[in-house]
Amino acid sequence: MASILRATRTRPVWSSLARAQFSSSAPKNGALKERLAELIPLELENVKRVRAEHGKKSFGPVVVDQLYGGMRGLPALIWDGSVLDAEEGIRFRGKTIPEIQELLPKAPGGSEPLPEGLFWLLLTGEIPTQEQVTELSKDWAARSAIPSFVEDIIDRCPPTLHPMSQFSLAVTALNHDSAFAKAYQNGVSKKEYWGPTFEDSMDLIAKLPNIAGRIYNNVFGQGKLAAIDPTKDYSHNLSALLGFGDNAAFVELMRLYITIHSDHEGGNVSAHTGKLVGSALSDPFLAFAASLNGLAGPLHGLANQEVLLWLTKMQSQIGANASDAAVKEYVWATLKGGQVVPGYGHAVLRKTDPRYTAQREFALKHLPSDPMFKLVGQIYEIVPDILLEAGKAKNPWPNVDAHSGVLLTYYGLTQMQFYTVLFGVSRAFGVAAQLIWDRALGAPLERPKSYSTAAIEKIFKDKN
Ligand code: CMX
Repeated sequence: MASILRATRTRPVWSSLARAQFSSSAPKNGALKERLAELIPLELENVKRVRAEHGKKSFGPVVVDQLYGGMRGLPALIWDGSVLDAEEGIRFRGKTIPEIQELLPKAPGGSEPLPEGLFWLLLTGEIPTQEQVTELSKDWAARSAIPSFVEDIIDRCPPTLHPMSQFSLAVTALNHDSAFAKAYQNGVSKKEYWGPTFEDSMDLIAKLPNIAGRIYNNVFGQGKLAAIDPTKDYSHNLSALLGFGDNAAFVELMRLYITIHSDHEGGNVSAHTGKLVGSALSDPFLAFAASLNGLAGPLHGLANQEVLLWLTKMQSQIGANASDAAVKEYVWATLKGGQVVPGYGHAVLRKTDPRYTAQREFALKHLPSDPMFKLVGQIYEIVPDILLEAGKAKNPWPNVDAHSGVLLTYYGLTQMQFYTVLFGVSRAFGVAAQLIWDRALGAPLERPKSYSTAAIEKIFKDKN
């Protein structure tokens, strides 16, 4: 271990974990928590070294527009799990979506990555073995039951309450049994925070299929309150609870869906909210419930619902096989009505989202002739030029939400209001991984400084 540290003195922050992946000390079959326990001291040393070398250096100017402009581009957070490049899109621990599709373990007979493997990768930087992933599926199945009072909370929600609100309520209530909250009350040392955070995070991820399935069943009268099958993977169990367990293509879609929706670096609303709330030492259930409330906004995760509503409305107004001219008119009408074109644009990306591309490739393989898929392709040819001509959006290209609803609809999951719940289940993987590392690295309470407009004026008046 010491030799790993010495060898990484001049390497970037992530390199000690990347090297550890290839070191002979890396267990071939160890459980995830044991592996983390080995990696955390290495990364603590690495962070200490980087802070000692660079901690007092300036990281570029902050301009006043960033204070008014939602902090766009402001370097303010550390998260090693995934990094978003404006041109290239997301990389999970340095790996692109096509790379993880190739490298991560698959289910028997499947070709999409298992989200279990992605979680392992996010936490350790290592590609897990098939056995490690199977172990994780079993662990999550064993933790999957939800307390009966949480079932009661879900059952008491009126079906008119949006599924995301129900989801958030149920996740908040899981805090009743938080290992972290209990450990904190018992005076756990700061150095040990990550252990109960890990346990809560594993419980959180494990319990989400039962919560999502129950909400789906209650609100839409569909799905099956089937028991979790400990011999099956996470995505299969989630699909079964939604009533799609026998549909192998849908289960494959869920594996891809959860993997690509899991994480999108640290600054997006859901990831950052989880990190922020977690920084107050709120447990992972409270922190992730806050993430869900952010994800439920139409500019973020709810956009997948909005896309389907928008497409359905378009079809009802201009017909199923509308001409390009009619589609163009509809898009312009959306913009002129002061609305956004859902599924297009991004705060960071400046090219087509590779998560969109991965879903398009799935559609080309599984549903090439679907009329709705064809409409999505037609819109792709039309919307970017219009957004460029309109001249406001910095990124005219589609994001992840432009495609997901069409795939779900094709398989019969037509309840658009439920789509963001599936995004939420997926996002738990990234938020949980981040919370575990934040507690392991002793991330402090977040507290940026806010200014009044009068203060901004005064600062620059005094400088002139
Ligand atoms: N349709 C119409 N106008 C758009 C637009 C779109 N798809 N995308 C951006 N714009 C507008 C913005 O509303 C903004 O207008 P104002 O100056 O009047 O406020 C202007 O273009 C500049 O915005 P931007 O800097 O390009 O984008 P932002 O970083 O402010 O916002 C996002 C990013 C995603 C909120 C925005 O592109 C948008 O509203 N897209 C549609 C909703 C959507 O698909 N959200 C999902 C994103 C992915 C996810 O988180 O799930």
